[in-house]
Amino acid sequence: MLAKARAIAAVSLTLLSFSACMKSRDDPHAREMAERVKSELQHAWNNYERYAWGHDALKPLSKAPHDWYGQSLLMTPVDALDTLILMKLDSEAAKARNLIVGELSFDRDISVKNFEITIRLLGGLLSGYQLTGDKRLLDLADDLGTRLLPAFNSPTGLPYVFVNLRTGEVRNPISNPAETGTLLLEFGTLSKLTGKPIFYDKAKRALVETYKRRSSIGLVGAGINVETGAWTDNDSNISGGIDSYYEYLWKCWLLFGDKDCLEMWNESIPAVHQYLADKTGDELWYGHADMATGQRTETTYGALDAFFPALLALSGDIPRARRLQASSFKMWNLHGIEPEVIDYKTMRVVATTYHLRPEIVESTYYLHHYTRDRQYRDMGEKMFNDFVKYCRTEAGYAALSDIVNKTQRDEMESFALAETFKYFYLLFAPPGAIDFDHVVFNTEAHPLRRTW
Ligand code: DMJ
Repeated sequence: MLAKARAIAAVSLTLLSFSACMKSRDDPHAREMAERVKSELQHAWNNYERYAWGHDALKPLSKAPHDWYGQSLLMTPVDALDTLILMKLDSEAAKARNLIVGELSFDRDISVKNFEITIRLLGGLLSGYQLTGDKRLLDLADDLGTRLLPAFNSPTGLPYVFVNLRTGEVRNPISNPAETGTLLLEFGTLSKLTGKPIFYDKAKRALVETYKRRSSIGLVGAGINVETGAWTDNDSNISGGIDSYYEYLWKCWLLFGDKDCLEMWNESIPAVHQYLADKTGDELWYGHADMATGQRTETTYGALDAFFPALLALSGDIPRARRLQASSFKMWNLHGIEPEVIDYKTMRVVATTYHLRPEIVESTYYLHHYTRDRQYRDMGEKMFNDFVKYCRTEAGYAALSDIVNKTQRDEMESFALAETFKYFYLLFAPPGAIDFDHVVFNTEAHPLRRTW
């Protein structure tokens, strides 16, 4: 089904690929770039090993460990494992795997964010299992999934934001579509691999319940109460808090061949183009609008929105993907590295941080994959050079608190290793580095494969 779904999307892409003016092939320069990316990932990983081994994350400026919930859930090793494997860093990958199977336990009295734990840990364990065949990783995923299930025990079936891993106690009923709707790839894969339908059913219901509450013009909002099902924030956008809800509508069709997901995607995406897209001159952007009226509320776009060209490309819409990617790259070049949020009407920076985010790189990789247009590798090279120039530190990679004056902050999120380095690497790596047409990346860049 995955191959068939891809084939449908590929029909329109084939013609477009042929028309790309400059084709890139596997070339020596690209190989060199792939090696550079790999060695920079090693720099980040080695410093995690040196200063934060066994903890969730490394604080790259203070060279100290950080744990999200006061005790470690091995966020960085689990998130990084498949990146190490894909880059063929075999001894690092083996060491990470040994740490995970030897030390990771979810029997902990801590309240965790269902969404983050699902996309990073459940996704990482499942892809790690599929890449290594190590059943202990699947057992960990099964245990984690089981402990997360109480999150779905709300009157609507929409998950609470937090769930206690030991007691199952839930809290924080105000959620958003990204958090209620970005669970099915991971829970669904867990179902298929363990033969336990409950995981698929709970996550699918959460996705459907989110979709069912779309407005009469087809948009969703930015805040929802999981107990009443009422919207608490009418702002509609493709940014953080909503973004990956759309991503999973399409990807759950791709991975599971679930026709309900295709239908929900087909019903949803026209409204995104109609009300959120904004054409300014030749440029295409996606802003914010009121979910009930479609009225424009904000002309902001940012690092998180920059995932959308990847999704457009994956779903067959290369022309829009190209145009939006050009806008994202313009945003990157405003100050030589990506701002968190800008106002695209004035090109003023609204939020000055850079969290080492992957989305713009992900989109560059997808566009290069589908078009083989060399401009995307050139774009990626420019971004990688800037990324190294401003974010590399003696002990890893640091986010920026101010992209204008390039002040670093003491943060290296695990997604930098799971996603940012991985997508940079895949952009330059020879075609065999991953079997793109037979995997679906979860929103944390963990490749999931349909084996059922
Ligand atoms: C990641 O955890 C995921 O990509 C998520 O979908 C959005 N935010 C971060 C990266 O920016």
